[in-house]
Amino acid sequence: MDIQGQKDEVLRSLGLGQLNSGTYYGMWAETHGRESITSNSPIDGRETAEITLTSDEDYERVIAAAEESFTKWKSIPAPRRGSIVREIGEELRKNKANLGRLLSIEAGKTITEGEGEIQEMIDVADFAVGLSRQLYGLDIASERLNHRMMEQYMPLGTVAVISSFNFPASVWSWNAFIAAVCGDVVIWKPSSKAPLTAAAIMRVVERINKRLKVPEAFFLMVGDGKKTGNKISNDTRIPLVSFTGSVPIGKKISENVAKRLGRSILELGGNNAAVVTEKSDLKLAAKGVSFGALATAGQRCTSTRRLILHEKVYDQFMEKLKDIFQRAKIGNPLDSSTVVGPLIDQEAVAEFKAAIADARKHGGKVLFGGKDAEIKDLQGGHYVVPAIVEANPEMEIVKKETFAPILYVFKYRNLEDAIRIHNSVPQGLSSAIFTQDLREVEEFISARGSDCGIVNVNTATAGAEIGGAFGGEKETGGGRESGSDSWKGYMKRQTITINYGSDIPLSQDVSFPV
Ligand code: UN1
Repeated sequence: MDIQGQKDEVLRSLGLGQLNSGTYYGMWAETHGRESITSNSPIDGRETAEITLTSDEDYERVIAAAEESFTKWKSIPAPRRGSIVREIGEELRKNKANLGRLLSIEAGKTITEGEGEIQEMIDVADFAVGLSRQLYGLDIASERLNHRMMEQYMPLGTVAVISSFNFPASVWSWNAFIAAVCGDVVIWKPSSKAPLTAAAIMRVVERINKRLKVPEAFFLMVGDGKKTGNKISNDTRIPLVSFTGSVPIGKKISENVAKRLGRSILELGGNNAAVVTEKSDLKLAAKGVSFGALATAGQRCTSTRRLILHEKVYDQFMEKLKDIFQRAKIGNPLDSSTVVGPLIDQEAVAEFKAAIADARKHGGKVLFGGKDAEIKDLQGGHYVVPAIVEANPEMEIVKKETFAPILYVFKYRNLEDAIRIHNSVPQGLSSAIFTQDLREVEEFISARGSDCGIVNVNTATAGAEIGGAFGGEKETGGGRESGSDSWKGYMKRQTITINYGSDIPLSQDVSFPV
């Protein structure tokens, strides 16, 4: 069956027909009279869906519905909000295989990664349910007689989540489920490269809402990235914008939001490195590095893009790595034996090639791959052979995030050098060290070590669990999403002072002689 047919079958199994409307505000906007975009599967390059864009009138409808809903949603006790999220999580659990497959068809992820992404949503839902009973504030000792001070967290309002094509479902849930238990309502602007997955997920969410007859907490607008991104980021009715995507767009979004003194959570580019020391378990390290480099065909913000390898184990490690690259099957991601699926589009393929050409021009040596991959019967797909490129850490191209499977390799002599190379890029998302030496571990996680938001020891830069706070430093934007206390970013903090005495003693011993 062709990809189009497989998509139809998945939608049928999900109990959904053709999805065409890209706007949800408690109901689906009509498709009539709207512009639309097509979503093409990177597997064969052919169209899988046509989804209408949110018109200017629709945009106002969504905002109005979200504001109206917020007044109700925020009044529902947090644990009750949590139980609604739990039902959504259950529905996702039931539909994990089908949603995962749809995601694979639209974004080109391997089946296990497509399903893994839905699992990531389920995990966040579980986390959010527990969190809904743990939105703790503080009691603070007051210096004034008969006074009590405390801190409480309150819902913020309408949160916009602008997500990217590479994690078209779970990144939304990292934000949306947490924000929802916090009492916020969420408008989702998915990537225009993955609107079908978003529309399908919203249908699943809608099903739960309608069954439970609860106020809407989730809204959808599919829009042209630039125009809608501008509208959202300049809209004072949206106190928080969470953006996942490129550095240049992230800068623009955060500039717009800052101009109106709104809040933003940014999860921008990564240029993650793995340090493999002479004291590492080379077999384990080779697996960790290759997973980091090859998963999602190098299109994760957490992908391993740079390998910093100790000179003493250089040859031995490279042999192991090349062997894994050689064995990693490239092709149809719906085949369970495939390791490397397609890139999202031809533009990504062009960027992959341009980066390799640039590296070559500046003295880089391609040790493996770095070219188109021809896949029989899938001529229209966007397949490449992942590249390993021996490079120099000073080269311009290695400081850039190219969203494709290119692993630049550098040799180092001592750990201090390795860490210097590691930190010598503008981005600061994820990092890894492979070593069995406690001193090397501690050095890497010390203040002299990795400058990233995520630090891994003996495991890959990619594949973070939802329980930790996800995000990075420097050009990655400083945002934190998903686990730990990231929820605080979706709430406003109130410091409350209660005087239960019969006088007004003043703080700082100030007197008020009236
Ligand atoms: C992303 O690439 O935007 O850590 C998110 C990981 C996944 C999430 C990646 N859990 O690789």
